[in-house]
Amino acid sequence: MIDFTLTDEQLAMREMAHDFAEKEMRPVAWEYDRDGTWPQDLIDKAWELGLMNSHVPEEYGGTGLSYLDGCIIEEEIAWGCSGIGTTLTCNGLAIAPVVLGASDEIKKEYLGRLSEAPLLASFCLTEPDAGSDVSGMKTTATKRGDRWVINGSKCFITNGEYADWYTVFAKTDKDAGHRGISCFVVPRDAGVIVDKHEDKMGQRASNTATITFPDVEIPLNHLVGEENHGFKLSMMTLDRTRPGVAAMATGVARAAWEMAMEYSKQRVQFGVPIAMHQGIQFLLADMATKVHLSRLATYNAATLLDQGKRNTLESSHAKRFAADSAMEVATDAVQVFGGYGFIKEYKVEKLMRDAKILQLYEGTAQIQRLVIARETLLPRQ
Ligand code: COS
Repeated sequence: MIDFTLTDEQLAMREMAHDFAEKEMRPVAWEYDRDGTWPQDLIDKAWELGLMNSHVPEEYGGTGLSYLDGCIIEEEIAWGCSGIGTTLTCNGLAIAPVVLGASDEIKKEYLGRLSEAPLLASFCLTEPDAGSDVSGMKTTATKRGDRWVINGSKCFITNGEYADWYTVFAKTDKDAGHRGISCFVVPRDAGVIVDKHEDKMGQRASNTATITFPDVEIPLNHLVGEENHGFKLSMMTLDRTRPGVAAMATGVARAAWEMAMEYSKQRVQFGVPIAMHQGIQFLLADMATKVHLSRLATYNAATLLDQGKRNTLESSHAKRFAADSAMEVATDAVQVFGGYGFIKEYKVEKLMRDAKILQLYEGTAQIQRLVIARETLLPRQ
């Protein structure tokens, strides 16, 4: 049986994350979004407070929090600003394959770096011609003497411009489809090139870049897991991180719903606050349900992981429902504001722009449905 009663430690952690979101993130969120400001100040503070790298095990200097703990933090952080939130939480994506498959030596070195200083790591899977279709990637890793040599380009890489190291997926057997992909840890100083900084619609305080690996050489022991087993490692990573995206989506939806509620109590039309009109009440009620169910689906997917169970289906349920709900709730929040919702001064429009990427990154809404269909039509034995 799953019980979502939070422990005293979890309640204290949620309060601390909320406090950070309210006092440190919100005061700068709209300005950083407008200017696309890199939030180094907030990275430093969040790292200091232990709000980053929640899944680095304690033996490698991390906080070793549970997946549920991580989601509790992520909802609050995204409530503050999901752009800055993506910056703060994205180490989780790069860390996961390392925790799952790297040697003790590599874990000590690279997870250790994140524990010792407020550094970032990036997860490099997507390529210009290989987004949803992971096995279509063209980046290669070839063994040359005592080195792996990596060649290729990865796009839409979160924190790419600032990362200290990269988890890179590359073809080690070009003719073997998904069974010819391997995973590597690549330090930035191995010759990585940052090619392109993207100018985005939303989550503008997060960094998104194209990263190129031109004949980048790394030692043989930088292979993560077994050679040609990288595809499964990438899928297992996404099973672990999609609940975090669902938690962020819950935070964005909650922020939009709260803004809409507050405004509906102030704005008077036809002689009464618009919150008194049933048309608005029904919008607010649907928002409340979506926030509530998004959180439950998120907690469920994370708790299964904490119990050591496979959560592929529940992870996709949570990511799909929470991301679609965040987009719907943010759009409806703008609707509650009427014409003012379309004006930047009223701030709610940022949430609508920010929500969109939640339906795209870490697997589109359609990929989540594909996973859900496969897992339910042809359940694994
Ligand atoms: N955990 C462990 N193994 C998994 C797995 C999971 N969650 N999902 C798939 N696998 C395994 C399968 O069992 C299969 O194993 P075998 O080689 O033993 O047969 C193998 O991986 C291939 O699986 P499948 O046939 O389902 O692969 P597809 O090429 O059809 O791809 C999708 C499946 C589309 C679901 C996958 O490519 C995907 O998630 N794409 C989206 C990628 C994404 O999220 N990108 C965002 C980048 S990060 S910002």
